[in-house]
Amino acid sequence: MAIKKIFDGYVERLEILDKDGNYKKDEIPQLSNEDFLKLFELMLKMRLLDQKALNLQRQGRINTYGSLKGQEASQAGLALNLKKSDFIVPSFREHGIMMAMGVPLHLIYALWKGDERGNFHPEGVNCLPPAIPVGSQLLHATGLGMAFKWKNRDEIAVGFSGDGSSSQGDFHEALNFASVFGARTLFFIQNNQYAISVPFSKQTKARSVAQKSLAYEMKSIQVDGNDVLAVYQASKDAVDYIRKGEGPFLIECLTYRMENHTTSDDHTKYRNKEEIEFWAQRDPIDRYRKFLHSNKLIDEEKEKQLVKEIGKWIEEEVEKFESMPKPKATDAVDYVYDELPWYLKEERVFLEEKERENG
Ligand SMILES: Cc1ncc(C[n+]2csc(CCOP(=O)(O)OP(=O)(O)O)c2C)c(N)n1
Repeated sequence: MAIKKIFDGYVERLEILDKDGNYKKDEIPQLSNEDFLKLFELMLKMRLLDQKALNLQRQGRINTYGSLKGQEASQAGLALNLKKSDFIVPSFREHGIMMAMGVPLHLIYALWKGDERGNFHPEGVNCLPPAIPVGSQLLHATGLGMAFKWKNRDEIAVGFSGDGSSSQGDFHEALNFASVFGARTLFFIQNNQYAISVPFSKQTKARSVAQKSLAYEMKSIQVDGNDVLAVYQASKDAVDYIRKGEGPFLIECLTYRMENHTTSDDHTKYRNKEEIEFWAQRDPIDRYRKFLHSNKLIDEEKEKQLVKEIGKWIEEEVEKFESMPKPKATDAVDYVYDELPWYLKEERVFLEEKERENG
């Protein structure tokens, strides 16, 4: 069985592909060849858009950036199970799923340049602005899921966070409310094992994030977050459960942040070479590529072609991002409140004057 009971049997863990891409045939999800490839394409897009963002930051073309490298399988495996009408409530490392749900890449880059217009998504793209206060977004996902339940809607809300958020009060309040009110909410926690430099073992005594839902009588599973097929299967089961109206669900993707926390961090100060190498051996894209090769679903030539097409798309999006008209200085205060408090009204007047002076 792909599902194991761990930690004295109180948490379930799902694994399908091992680190070398080996598997048991009857454990592979029933997907069309097109969908098997779609997962790969999504992961490659995430890896390449991420690399481009790191380069843009180094060239001073965006201000800062939080890499998602290593977490592609987690975000792609979920993406295939969501409908366009579902809502995603991201934190700051979710650009992969944001892109998969239709947020244009040039807006994602704009946001990392500190441009508020990066949050102006096209009509029909149901993505809330990424939350920077750790854990706060999970409460919004609970609220949306409660509304969907009360309005008898088919949609679900997905709240994203890292392991660090599970040590915040917001996380527990969000889970408690969601469970009490049967919210149509999926809590999708990517445990990348670090909250900046603080390892999971130093921020909680718990052995998993999945077990934290049990206190709220909420179903959960831990999944190998570097195995896209396992994440796909766990997400499918969780999404079906929530859509049927059975209540909220928590998925913990156990994964690894392969890069710095953001471009202002140096992870070699707190992680050793052995650990980094251990996780490099478990790269989610390499592992899935082995599976695709052994099933003759892709070859080197096809992958080269795909990388070329993705590269072209990224360059076009960078071009769109860099040809956006200059943002207004007043954007800095205009989107925080419906009605500006007096001190921001004063600041707004000042910003308008400066803008006039500078032309
Ligand atoms: C409420 C709050 N406290 C502290 C911070 C500073 N901070 C930014 S990211 C981060 C760590 C988050 O770790 P985790 O939830 O595991 O997400 P990850 O960055 O690993 O994806 C912290 C402490 C913040 N943004 N918000």
